[in-house]
Parts: sequence; C-alpha cells; structure tokens
Amino acid sequence: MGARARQRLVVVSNRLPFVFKRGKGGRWRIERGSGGLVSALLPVLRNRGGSWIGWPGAAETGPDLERAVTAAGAEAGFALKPVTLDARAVHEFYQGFSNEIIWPLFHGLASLCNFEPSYWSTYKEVNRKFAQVVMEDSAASDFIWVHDYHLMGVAAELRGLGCRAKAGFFLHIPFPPPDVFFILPWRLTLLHSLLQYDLLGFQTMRDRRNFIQCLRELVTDVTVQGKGQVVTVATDHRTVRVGGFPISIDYNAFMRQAATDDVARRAQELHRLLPRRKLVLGVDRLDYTKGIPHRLQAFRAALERYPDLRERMSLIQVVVPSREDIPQYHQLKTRIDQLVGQINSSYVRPGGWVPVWYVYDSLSRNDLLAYYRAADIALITPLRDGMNLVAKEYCACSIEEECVLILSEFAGAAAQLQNGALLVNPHDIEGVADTLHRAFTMSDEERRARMRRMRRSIRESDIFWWVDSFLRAAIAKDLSAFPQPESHVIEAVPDYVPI
Ligand code: GDG
Repeated sequence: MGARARQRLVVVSNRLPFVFKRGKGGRWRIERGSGGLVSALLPVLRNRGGSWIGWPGAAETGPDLERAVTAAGAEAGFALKPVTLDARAVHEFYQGFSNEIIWPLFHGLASLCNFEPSYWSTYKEVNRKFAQVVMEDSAASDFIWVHDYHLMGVAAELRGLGCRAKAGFFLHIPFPPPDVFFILPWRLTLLHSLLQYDLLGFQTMRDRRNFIQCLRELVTDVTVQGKGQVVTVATDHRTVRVGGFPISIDYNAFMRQAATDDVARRAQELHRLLPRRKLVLGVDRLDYTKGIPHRLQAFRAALERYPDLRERMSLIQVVVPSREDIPQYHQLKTRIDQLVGQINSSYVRPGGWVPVWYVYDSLSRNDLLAYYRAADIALITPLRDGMNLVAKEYCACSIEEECVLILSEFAGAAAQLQNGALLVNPHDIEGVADTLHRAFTMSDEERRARMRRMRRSIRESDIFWWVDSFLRAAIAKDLSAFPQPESHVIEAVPDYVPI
C-alpha cells in the first residue's frame, strides 16, 4: 500500500466493539465484543491508527460512561468514540427503522414490515448524529468504513456537512431484488444516499446484482464498467465502486480453540449425555429469518419418513435470545417451544431417547465450540441470510473432517460452500428430511472429501483476507488487476442434484 499505508481508518458501526455493563458497586465492566469483525479490525486499527465510532449500547449516558469508553480505547490501542442515543432514538431508529423495516424487507419478508413514517425521520436524524461524530474525529485523508443497514445514510450526511474523506460501506445482510426493494416508501432517497459512498460492499454477487438492478430501474444513466469482483458504476452525477466481499471468520483461531482439551472434554460430555446416536446441530439467534420452525418440521418429517433414524439421531437446537421486545420475535419463540414439545412428546420414551435437545440461552465460546465438535451434522437452514458465519465456524471446528454440512441455498455462504455442503431449499420440508437421511448414511470418504473442500476455501479466504480485500478495493488504481478468487464470483447458486 506504500505511502497510503498510514492512512487512518475510521470504523463506524451501530455498536462499539466493546460491551459496557454496570458491575457490582456501580463500576463499569468492559467486555470485548466476540464477533470475527471485531477480531479482524482491532489489529488493523492498532497498526494503521484510527478510531471506532458507535453506540456503547448502554441506556444511560454521561461523563462516567465516556471515561469508561475512552479507557477501553486506550487499552485497545486506538480511539473509541461513543454516539449516545436516548430511549426514543433507540426505539425508532434501532428497533423501528432498522429492525422492523430494513431487516425484514431486505430478507424478503415485506409482510413483517411496519412502515411507520416517524421511524424514517429518526433514522435520518440518528445517521446525521453519527456523521457529526465522524466529522469531529476524522481528517480528509482518512478512510471511513461504515458497517451495516443501520447506517446506510451516513455518507450522505457527511457530504452535507462538507466531508471530503473517502468512505466505504459494507452491508452484512442481503440486498433484495427490485420488486422487493421498491416496496420501501423511501427507496429513491436511500439509493441516492448509498451512492454517496465511494465503495459499496455486498456479501455475494447476487446482492451486488440486485443493487445494480435497482439502480438501473430507479436512477437514470447507469453504466457498469468491469466484470470482476469489483466494478465501477457511473450514474449521472456519481461514480462508485461496487463489489462482492463474502465475510468470513478467523479460521485458525476457531481451529486452534476447537482442538483444546477443554473443548474436547465438553464435547465428550455431550456424547455421554446423548449416547449411541448421531448429533445434528442448529445454532441461531432467535430470528424469523433463520428458519427454525421449518427446520423442526423437517426433522420431524425425517423421523416419520425414515424409521431407521429413530433413536439413532437427535437434534440439538441452540437458540440465542435476541430482540425479544419486538412482538414477532416473541411469537416465534412460542412457535418453537410448541414444535419442540410436540416432537418430543410424539417420540420420547421414558428414560430413553429425546429427539430434540433444545437450549434457549447464550453459550460461552467453549460451549459453542463443544457443540460444533460434537455434532456429526450441522443443519443450517435460514430462509435468507447475508452470509451465515455459523456454517463457516462449524467447518473450521470439524478438525477430523468427518462432519456433514446441510446448508440453505438462501444463505450467502452457499455460493462459496456449494462444492462441499448439501444444499437445500428450507421451504421444502420433505427435501430437507431426505437430505438429513442422506447425510446420516453418507460414506466416510464422501464426508471427508466434502469437508476438506469447504475447509480449504474458508482457510484461504478468512476474515483477514476479507478486511484486506475491502481496503484494497477502496484504494486500488486498476480494478482489472484486482484478485478474483473463483469461488467468490458465482452469480447464483446453481441447481443442485436432488437425491
Ligand atoms: C449478521 C448477518 C452475517 C451464536 N450463538 C452464540 C454465539 N454465536 C455467534 C456465532 C456467529 C455469530 O454469533 C452469528 O453470526 P451469523 O453470521 O450466523 O448471523 P447474524 O448474527 O445474523 O449476523 C449474517 C453476519 O452478520 C456477518 O456479516 O453472516 O448473515 O445476519 O459468529 O459464533 N457466540 C457465542 N455464544 C452463542 O451462544 N459466544
């Protein structure tokens, strides 16, 4: 990167990479966020210098919290800048516009949207507030990297405030096709806001194509130059770069931690509790996009269609509590509880096999890894998912390379993992049931060959590759020279061979 290497990086996301909680005695307890994004960006920020701007997540504000945020930044080796939000803003911007409009719509679930007009004005107001903090904290030579659907309008607000620094945006969720996107009452303003970034990153080529199609239908004079992973899109008054950057995980860290004695011991304990059977695993946040009820129905259909699976297979379904104050999430929880109850009561024998082992809790990292290691089959069947990191983490933890991944064709990860995973349509209950049986009876050689292919692909393009390729796309002079790994340019999931 030569002389540009010292360009400061300003990361902007809804939440800061640390969680701030009041501990005993009123002191702030600071915990590092657990995601791969945090692990990947912390060393980059430390090396290049820069700052991370976001909401600290605490309902209260004040100098006390600001001191805790500054101290956490000093320890991490870069600046942390809080954006404080009051209760109304959290309700209308975060729960409202972000999670009751953009989240369902962009996942193709328009019927779940609540297009409350006040949500939109608060969304713009909060995006402006983020932009003001960015302005106070950045110089024209910095690169500003904004994350996710909560903050699509930050670049437009920055430009309005006179900011000339280059800015990139990465969308962690899918981008919908025109017939879905056009439902949004504020669609044109939102598209023009996105065009104020210099680089727009999407999880898959399908998302990128959807975005460009929306532009072609709503914005005049759109031309696209290039064919690779990153293209240049020119409209009548802006030229931006648009690319597909499939997010990944810290592969080596997962693999190393999965191999520790502690994780192995916990995995053995699971096998002791659930003996003489294959374990099938589902791990999801409580969310209607994750397809948990469909999966439970498919598991039940597998037991009905294939009696040889009874008493020889259990589903461990981990559901991590999330967004419980939104009514749809509460209803989803009730539906999952009912289905688990029905399946278990149909098959359970006193003192014997329990078909579904249901955990409604957040797990420690070692427990999560123990579930990954213990499971013979992962059943990851979202109705729509930006990427789905659980699928990649499961493969990284399959250190014996003997496990099978069943993956929804509607997860972003399917484009990359289609050479190893068994792809399914999560709406096809019987098809998923048949695939479960196929995974159960798959030969050792086939399981190993499939898992090896997926692990190689994830290892070669891990989270550090992802950060590097996004930042290089932002500064590269010549996009045709931009590396283009074959597995990342698949336009759509091709037809898979049904069994
Ligand atoms: C969004 C997009 C996109 C889960 N349970 C526990 C736990 N987890 C961790 C997993 C994984 C993460 O949470 C979940 O990531 P996903 O990618 O599966 O899903 P979303 O939360 O919906 O994330 C998604 C992602 O952003 C990144 O761009 O892939 O499509 O929706 O890392 O390990 N971690 C711990 N305990 C748990 O119980 N410690």
